[in-house]
Amino acid sequence: MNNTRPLGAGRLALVRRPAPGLADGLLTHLARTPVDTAAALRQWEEYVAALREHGWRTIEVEPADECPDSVFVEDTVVVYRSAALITRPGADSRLPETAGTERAVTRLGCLVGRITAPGTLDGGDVLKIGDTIYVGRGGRTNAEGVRQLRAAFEPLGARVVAVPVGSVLHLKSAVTALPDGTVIGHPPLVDAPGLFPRFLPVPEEAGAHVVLLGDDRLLISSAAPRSAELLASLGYRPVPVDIGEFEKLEGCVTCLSVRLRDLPPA
Ligand code: CIR
Repeated sequence: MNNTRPLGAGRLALVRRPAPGLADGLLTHLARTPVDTAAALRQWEEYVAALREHGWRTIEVEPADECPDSVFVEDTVVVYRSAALITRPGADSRLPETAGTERAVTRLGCLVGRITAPGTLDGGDVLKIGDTIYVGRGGRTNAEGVRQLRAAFEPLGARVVAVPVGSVLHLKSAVTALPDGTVIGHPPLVDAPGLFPRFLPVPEEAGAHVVLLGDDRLLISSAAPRSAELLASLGYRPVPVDIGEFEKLEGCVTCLSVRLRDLPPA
């Protein structure tokens, strides 16, 4: 493992342009409904624009056009502080996605290692709240993947907490966190809410996913108006985006980018 000095600065998000075969993306819990690839591209551009409008610099990871699910770039890397761990996705069709991500984080100088076989881990299973890293043990992330995540990040100061995931694809399909660390989730989909010190139920599945844009702004799916209203009533400013074409493939606002918040100045 090596950890060279990062070159970026401030808030940076990795994104990856949808593959032409997006409509053939994997489905685990949903029935297949047709995906409009042209609409998906527009939604992706609007998602990226929303990040930029709220002060994020975006870097496009090189496309992985042979992989239908490659737009869900979050699954290919986990970043803690300024250390990036390349994952080993739990679905075989997604394994080739990591090479381009590795090149991108190497250019940023923040690569620390890789999950190796027989470990599997998807970034969507990793929820960071300060120095606590919750990792979902479910269909995509196995026990060896959890062990390797611990071995990579606990020496850097993280506390890794494993959480069983059964009802959804990834841990972050069920829960994400507000800026104060409160975990939010849609109760029917959360297997072990008692593992989180503070848990706030939200009324919609899509309302369980927020990206912290900075200050009190939360990127949230436009499919979750009642959850957005709840969050607004708590003093947050929801920023809704339409990601409907990606939701048909079990994607959500978190998985369309990798946020790097802690890169020191160049
Ligand atoms: C998959 O099954 O891998 C994709 N269709 C969806 C991945 C969504 N990723 C995420 O929530 N982190």
